[in-house]
Amino acid sequence: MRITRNRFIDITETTMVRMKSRAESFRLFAATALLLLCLPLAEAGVAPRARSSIHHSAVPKAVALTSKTRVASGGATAGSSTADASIVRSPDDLPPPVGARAPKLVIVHLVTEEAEARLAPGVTYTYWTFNGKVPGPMIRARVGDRVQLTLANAPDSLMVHSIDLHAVIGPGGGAALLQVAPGESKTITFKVTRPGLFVYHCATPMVAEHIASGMFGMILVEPPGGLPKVDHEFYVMQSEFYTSGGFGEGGHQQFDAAKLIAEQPTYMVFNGAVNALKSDHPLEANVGDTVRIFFGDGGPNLTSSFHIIGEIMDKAWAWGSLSNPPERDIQTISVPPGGALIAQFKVHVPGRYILVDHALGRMTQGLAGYLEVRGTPAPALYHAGPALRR
Ligand SMILES: [Cu+2]
Repeated sequence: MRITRNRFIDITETTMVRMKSRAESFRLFAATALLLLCLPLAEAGVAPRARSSIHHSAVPKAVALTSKTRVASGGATAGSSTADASIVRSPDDLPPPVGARAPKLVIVHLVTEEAEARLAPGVTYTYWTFNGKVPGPMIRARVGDRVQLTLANAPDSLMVHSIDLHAVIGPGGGAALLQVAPGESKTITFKVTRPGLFVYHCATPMVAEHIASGMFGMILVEPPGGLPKVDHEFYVMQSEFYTSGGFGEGGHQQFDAAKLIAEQPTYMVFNGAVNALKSDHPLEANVGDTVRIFFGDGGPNLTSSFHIIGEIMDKAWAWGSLSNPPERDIQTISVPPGGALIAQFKVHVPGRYILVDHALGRMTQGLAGYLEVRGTPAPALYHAGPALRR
């Protein structure tokens, strides 16, 4: 079951079983065409020659039948159910500010890992990850730093993986040098020259499939002197999942290439799974605190209309660039796939605020998170009933 989603022949067979209309036939044709297009790319060196570089067609079926059950690191132990294993990265799991230090050499180690885990209650999916969580670790540096990045691919991976960092100036954003076969590792060094928040993602064909399996994260490049201090920083990324079954359909779900090409995701979530930022890891702050959200859209396909219900962004660094002055007093802001936003605001009124994509139909696909604010009510700003006497 583990490999079959990546075998072109199996995608074709399972999709044919489900075909009920000419529209679906066309989707299958489009999926087939794209998959076939990817093969020469892989063979041409975009992906290296390792056993899984042409992963839609080259993996022997015998391997699929004997593939061991994989679990998320830090989750269930081998052999146990993956239904409760979680790949969710908590939004407060990010490095501390760089402060006012001088430029230096920053050493980063990333490991690509493949793991079955919970996508929604009763639903599991085979994730491909950086360091076992979604999103991958936030990398934090400052302008002028050199970053020595080692990318290792876990020995029990089935796929080649790689990384394209949007903060890198050079072919593939690193991906031209960092296609890594299972059990191998490669290293590059790059200099970060522009301040901002940049997405990184796996860039091994079919790239969109790797992203839609959880392979994305962000690198923050702070300006000289660092960012101003705030009370809370959070790391949040939106993305899509394309599964063979419908939303909420239980059991282990296969990747659906036709849905990806049609840009019709089954799930849309923050930080890798339904409920990741609701019951699992809500954002928390107190009245009077200043909150900064590092927000990115992993995609792979859909633009986010990022909005916090009940709040106004005091400052919003559009496109993730810190070279430009922030937009002020923003309700909703577009964040394209492969793009980012730094949003900052002070919280004034206690209660629950909901992070959404204001294309609100997507809430029904899992796309919502909570910011829980505790503290003293502020009736001058907000209260029930008729106006109070001043
Ligand atoms: Cu990958």
